[in-house]
Amino acid sequence: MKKVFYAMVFAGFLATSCASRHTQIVDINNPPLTHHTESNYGKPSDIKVQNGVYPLIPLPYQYDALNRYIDTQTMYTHFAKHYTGYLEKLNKEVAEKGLHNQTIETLLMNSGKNMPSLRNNAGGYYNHNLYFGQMSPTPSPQPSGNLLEAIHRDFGSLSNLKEKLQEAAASQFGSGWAWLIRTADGHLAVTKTLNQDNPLMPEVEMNGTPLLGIDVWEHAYYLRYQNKRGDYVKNFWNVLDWEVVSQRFDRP
Ligand code: MN3
Repeated sequence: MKKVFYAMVFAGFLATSCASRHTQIVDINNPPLTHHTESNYGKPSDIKVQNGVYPLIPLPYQYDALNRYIDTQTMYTHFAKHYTGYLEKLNKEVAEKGLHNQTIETLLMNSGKNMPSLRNNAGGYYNHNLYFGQMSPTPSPQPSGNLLEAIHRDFGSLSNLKEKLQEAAASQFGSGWAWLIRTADGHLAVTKTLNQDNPLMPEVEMNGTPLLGIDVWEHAYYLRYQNKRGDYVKNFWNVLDWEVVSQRFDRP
């Protein structure tokens, strides 16, 4: 929107200065406006990628659906550009290396630090599927069932868990993720990873099955929140669908 504003101010300035010199307003040769306004992003279902081993998982809501907390432009760029970028690079790399028969989870478990590009692209694909899939314009505000019990057992309360996740998100230096995971022994834990690393991968702070992931890359929040990562994370709770997280916990 800032660009539109500046373009309008600039056009207005030119119009005024030209008019004041009694000259005809001619083509002022503005560069074409290549940005999108809120109304012309199209739909997430318009986005297509080249066929490959791993499919594009559709965004389960429109770009503006979470706009109160996560702005439309961020959602568009995040899904249509960042996410599809990881997916296309992943599919290309998997095809080149002949790694056709692995679930994405197995691929992550086999992506050591000695394969940084596979680690980045496979993580970028998996992490964003998890992230987009857990948000909703009509979220369940509370966990339920087994997850709720486990939260009380392992953190005392939901607000303690949220605080732990906020701390992890705030203390992740640079780009990365904050996670709620289920460890191999069935407990809940909070951890964080660098870049597109993921708790299923080797050589991370703590291993486990991801249940909830908070993207703290600047591309996830900077347009609206600038340097205030903490505000983004606090608002993230307003779009997190705890029902999705509760269901993930129940999966084997
Ligand atoms: Mn991201």
